[in-house]
Amino acid sequence: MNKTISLTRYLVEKQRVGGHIPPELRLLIEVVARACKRISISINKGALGGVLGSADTENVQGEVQKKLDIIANEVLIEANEWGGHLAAMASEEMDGIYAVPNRFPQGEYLLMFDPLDGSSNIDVNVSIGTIFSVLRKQNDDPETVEPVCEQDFLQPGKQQVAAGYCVYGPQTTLVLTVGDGVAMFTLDREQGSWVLTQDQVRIPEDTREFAINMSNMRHWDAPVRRYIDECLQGKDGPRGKDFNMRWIASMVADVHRILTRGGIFMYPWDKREPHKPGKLRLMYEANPMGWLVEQAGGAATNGRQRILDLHPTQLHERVSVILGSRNEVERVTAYHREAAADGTSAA
Ligand code: P6P
Repeated sequence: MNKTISLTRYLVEKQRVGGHIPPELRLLIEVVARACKRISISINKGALGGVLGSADTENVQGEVQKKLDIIANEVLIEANEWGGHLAAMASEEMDGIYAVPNRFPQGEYLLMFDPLDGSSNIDVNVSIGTIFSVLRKQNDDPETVEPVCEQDFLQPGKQQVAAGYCVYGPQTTLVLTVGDGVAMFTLDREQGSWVLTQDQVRIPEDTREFAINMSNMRHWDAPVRRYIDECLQGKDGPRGKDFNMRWIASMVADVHRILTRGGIFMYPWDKREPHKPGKLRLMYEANPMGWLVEQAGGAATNGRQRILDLHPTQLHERVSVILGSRNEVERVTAYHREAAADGTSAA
């Protein structure tokens, strides 16, 4: 019988060997994983479950919410609020933070999530995902009984204690880091359990594959144009090799491909809404994905700085994202710095 390692065993060993995670954090991750299992069941029903289509409401981002956005958000709230490991939660789908109700014990952790990222793909049966990030409440001084507030969440991504995503695709796969590498767990639907299928994931430092929404090309800043133009020139151009392009319009699916075979993902600042630093959200998209990518040997910047070093000022703030194979991310970041130095950057 082949030895399979469950998520529970993986987490117990991370707790026992090297003390990477305390028991409460192990519990929190297992609860999130169980919630993702429930979300996958709703998604897999599709039209049969009456869960497709719009909910005819808007989220804090002003985006139309899909029924499954709301279902996934509710599943995560209900699964996590009573366990005693959390002080509060924050979600792309909620304006403010969700403090754990007083009827439940309060914990020291803060959980942030995009409950269903890529939801424009729901109705066309393309992979989507749940992204989550865990921070520790900083001023956890038992003497101060300050109620948890949004300010507690505003920590740089390098403070994360756990991060991951669940991609709902041909397989349902949970990808996780607690700061000791990246592991992938595939859902065994017959057993209802998460089984370790890849550990110590490594992203190749070089790639021939870029992911960006090319329809925005005319709006890009100079360094992004320069990088993509060079890729498009192929083996006769300055890069000396041909490139391929992928854009699934589901960050979880694009990042999963990059963790699996390398690549560079870019959602940069552009001239369409120059006052916004980018489209993607720092706290529950760029930070968790950035940590996963770094833990797998890749890099993640906003074009100028390491994403995990950025100090957030708002819960839902956006950021320019360039992540993936280290040598490519470093090249694009160098182009941004050169453009800033020679005045050709419009950002
Ligand atoms: P566009 C999904 O809405 C999302 O937030 C990411 O998952 C994805 O990478 C991006 O937006 C797609 O944006 O402008 O190409 O539709």
